[in-house]
Amino acid sequence: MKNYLIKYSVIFFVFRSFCFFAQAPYSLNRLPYGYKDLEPYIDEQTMIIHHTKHHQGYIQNLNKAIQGTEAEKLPLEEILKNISKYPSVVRNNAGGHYNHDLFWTILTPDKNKVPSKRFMDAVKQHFGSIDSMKSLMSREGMSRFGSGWVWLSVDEKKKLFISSTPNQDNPLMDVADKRGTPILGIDVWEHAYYLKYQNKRGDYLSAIWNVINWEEVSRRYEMLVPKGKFDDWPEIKEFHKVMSQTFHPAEEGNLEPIKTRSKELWEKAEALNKKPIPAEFNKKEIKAAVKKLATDSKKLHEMIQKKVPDDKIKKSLSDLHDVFHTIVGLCSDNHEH
Ligand code: MN3
Repeated sequence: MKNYLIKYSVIFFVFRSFCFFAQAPYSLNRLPYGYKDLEPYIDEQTMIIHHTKHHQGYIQNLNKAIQGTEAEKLPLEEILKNISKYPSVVRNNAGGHYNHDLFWTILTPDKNKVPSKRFMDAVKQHFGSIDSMKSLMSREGMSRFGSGWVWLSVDEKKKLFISSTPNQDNPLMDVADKRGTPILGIDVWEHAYYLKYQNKRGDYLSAIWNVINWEEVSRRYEMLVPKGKFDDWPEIKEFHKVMSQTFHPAEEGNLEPIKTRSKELWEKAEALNKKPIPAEFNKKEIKAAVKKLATDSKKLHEMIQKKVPDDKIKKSLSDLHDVFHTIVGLCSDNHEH
């Protein structure tokens, strides 16, 4: 009889513990690669301790801190967005969990995880090149005093920016100097590099670029920044830039921009005409309108060379603008199918 009692209380206890763990909102995910796989850039022992001790610790403390509170039912991002309303134990551990979850996914031993074209275009537009982006991030990481993170994020205007935060803060938090959604985060706490690099944070920051999962960073970027209609057709964006910088002043009576840039406008139209039209827009009417844009731009340039009266230039530019908008309209029709 006594034996049974012991047996049942053990079963009950195991069951209860299981329920407790099942209820805890956060748990440690497995890494998508082995602890050894990031060597020689990040060593196995650092990875084991970092994942199973540090990250696990943030999770346990977070679960404990929010147990029985409203926060238990909220998504982690919601907690972070209003972090100033929480005690610092939540700030440190909610940040610690979110940041490390992101960190593990943007690392990989796989060299084939390359950036997407759309992400690369954005990097070039914001930082000039991927190398200058990396050195800006490394510099930001070097100047972070004590423990913290360096981030590449997307702000609410869909622009990329680099920042760093202290401790386990991140750009999602309402306490961050510059707010946005991080797509790449580098842990610059000593626990992330000390065993291999000791005090040489700079060496760790140059080595880590060998194991960045650019495919995942690109995926996160593309999720936040919806594709523009003409992302696959840079020539039309180029033409539009010159067109709007010359047409709008002309409408207000200033013909100087078109007079000085008519050759450039014609060249952009020629480039548009010569490059293949992206498959999604490639239809007869669009092809014909692009061709007309090239011929008419040339005519406009010749008129300006011949110094014809202003009203004729204005009329010709306005017609050209109409042709351009015909193309834009045809591309939109295309999209609806
Ligand atoms: Mn860490």
